[in-house]
Amino acid sequence: MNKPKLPPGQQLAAPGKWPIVGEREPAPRQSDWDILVTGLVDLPRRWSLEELLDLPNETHTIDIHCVTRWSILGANFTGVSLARLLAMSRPQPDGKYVSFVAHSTRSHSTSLCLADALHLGCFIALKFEGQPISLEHGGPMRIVTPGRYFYKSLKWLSRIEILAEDRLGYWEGAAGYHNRADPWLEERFIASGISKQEAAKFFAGKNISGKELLGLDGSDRDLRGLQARSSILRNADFQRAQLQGSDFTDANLSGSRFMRADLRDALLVRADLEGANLCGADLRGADLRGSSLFGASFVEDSSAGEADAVTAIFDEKTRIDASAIEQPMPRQAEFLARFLRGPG
Ligand SMILES: Nc1nc2c(c(=O)[nH]1)N[C@H]1C(S)=C(S)[C@@H](COP(=O)(O)O)O[C@H]1N2
Ligand SMILES: [Mo]
Repeated sequence: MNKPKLPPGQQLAAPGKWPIVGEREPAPRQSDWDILVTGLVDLPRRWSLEELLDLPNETHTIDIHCVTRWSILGANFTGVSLARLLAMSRPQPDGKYVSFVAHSTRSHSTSLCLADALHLGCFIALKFEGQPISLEHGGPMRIVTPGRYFYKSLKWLSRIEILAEDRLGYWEGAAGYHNRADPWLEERFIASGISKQEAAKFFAGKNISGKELLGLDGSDRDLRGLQARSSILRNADFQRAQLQGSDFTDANLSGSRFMRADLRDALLVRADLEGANLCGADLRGADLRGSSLFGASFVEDSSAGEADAVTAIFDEKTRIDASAIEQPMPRQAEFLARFLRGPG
């Protein structure tokens, strides 16, 4: 059987559109670009951009799958394979992990099990569709890791470090993103460390403002009037929850699930709703102004056809910025546009 082209929960980006995710520019630099291969290797060495361009470069056609749910199929990247570079630095037998570090103000990094990185055909990309990679997309040199969510594809590569123990990357550590990141297994986030009982305690006072509770499970609960301002609730589960009049102003709700939740009159002002699922959510009277809606879903992808699709419910009091419809994937944007144009 042929594999479907899109992993579960992914949608195609609009044709010709390549969103920018995470950092938008490298740290300022005076000298020319180069990378350092270091750590548990016999022969650490530096490679200038020119030297990398002089090595055998190969073109790979890969599918980009961002954890915020957009995908681009068949992108052509050209560059030098990690295997080739490492062969010239001779990794030591106890080197089991590879950490990629970026030339960026937060020293952004990501890591892979070395065997996986080689097996997947990880490479240092220098060109996209035959042209130098633009700066905002990680040029002049970025990592591309085929077969993993795109957060394993580091922009502005500056160091390749071979390690005996894993060193969690930026998104994996700070945001609870899954450390393996296989899109076909939907390894988006690590499992929550918060049990149902613990969750009940957090919800008892109806106030979780400012708290960081990754993967919190609030499904099927009566949470009317919940105060959750500026809370960090990535990957939370609020399916079918009663959240009427709740306040999620400035909250981070990326990847959270609100399917069939009652969000009437809820405040989602400036909330981060990237990759959130709001299919079937009741958003009558809800305020979503200033929220980030990249990869957010309001209408289910259904094979049954448009009429039966489960959709978010809006009314004339629902507030969504007109500019926000640029953000979700085409099918979602169309649905939002229909609402924003009003009944007609
Ligand atoms: N240095 C750096 N690399 C990074 C990131 C980042 O914030 N900084 N974000 C990652 C994430 S989450 C994604 S989806 C891709 C986005 O690449 P793009 O902006 O070229 O689409 O870069 C990855 N590499
Ligand atoms: Mo991402």
